[in-house]
Amino acid sequence: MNAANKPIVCLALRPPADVLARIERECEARLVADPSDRAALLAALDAAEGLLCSALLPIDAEALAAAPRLRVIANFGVGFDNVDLAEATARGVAVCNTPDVLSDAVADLTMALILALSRRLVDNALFVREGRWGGAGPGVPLGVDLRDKAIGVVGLGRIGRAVAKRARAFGMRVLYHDVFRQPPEGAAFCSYRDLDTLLRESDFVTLHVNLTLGTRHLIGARELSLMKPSAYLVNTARGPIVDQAALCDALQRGAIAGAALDVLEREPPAGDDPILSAPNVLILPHVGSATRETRAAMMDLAVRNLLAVVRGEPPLACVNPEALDRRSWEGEGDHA
Ligand code: 8YV
Repeated sequence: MNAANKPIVCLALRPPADVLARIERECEARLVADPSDRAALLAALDAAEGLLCSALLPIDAEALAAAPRLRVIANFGVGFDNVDLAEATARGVAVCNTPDVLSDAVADLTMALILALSRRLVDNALFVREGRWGGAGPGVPLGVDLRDKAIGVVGLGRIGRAVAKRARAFGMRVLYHDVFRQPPEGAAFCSYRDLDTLLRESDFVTLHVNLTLGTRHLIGARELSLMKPSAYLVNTARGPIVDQAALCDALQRGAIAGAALDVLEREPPAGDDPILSAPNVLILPHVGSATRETRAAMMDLAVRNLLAVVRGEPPLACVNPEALDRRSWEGEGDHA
């Protein structure tokens, strides 16, 4: 609390003016101009009860130790691999995210990438830029149909299901792999496969799992070697789910037909990162949720999560609700 008896919140991203005004009605906002400036971030966390930040900003044990009064991390994004969840939970810090509101946008982008790969949009655009014109003439880069092709959805959560529905509408056969073998409600048209079988059978493999210790490098050299030489890999989830060095090698050797990546192991990539010059790869700068409507809905949900916990109310979306319980065990029940 500050002198005006308002809780202090740290804003590690700049909300639009109307949203900032909404926050400032209840809180004193400390804006971190450059969240990659670690010292500035840690200093701003010192008295903060809440933190609003990108789902890509690392909030590790050191950052949590620098924030002794923190009660909520309100991620702007559905991912939460940026936070040391065990440490946050142990400290009674609620980790909140923005599920659902971005599922359609990410699924749309995933289909856009699948279509771009299947119809060779980049090659064809280049063809025109080179002053050529195809028509029925020779040399035009031919694509492949989606109808009757198999799409392997790895992770049939909210986004995976949204992709599956779209793929079905394109006439694709939908296979999936998940920790749950039973397809969730509304996804009975999806057929379960173990991961190796999914990789062997799919014409398009698309990744929609959270990044955890268990999913880091889930797709490595061995998994890529199981894919058909005609198959494509699409990643709109998190870069480290794919062993990028192994992917570069597979692309160089033509072991798979191509890949489309909205996320990389290191973001932004170093200028000399081999993935940038690998053949048959289409790379976007992490724009799965980047539409005006979706980003506005994400901001609204993230701020509602932030303000709820700071007020002592339950947040709308929290990935470690036990952290909220923990605060009440510790005699801070007046917040809950
Ligand atoms: C955002 C994301 O672009 O939701 C996520 O987890 O990765 C994206 O929607 C990212 O959080 C940037 O803030």
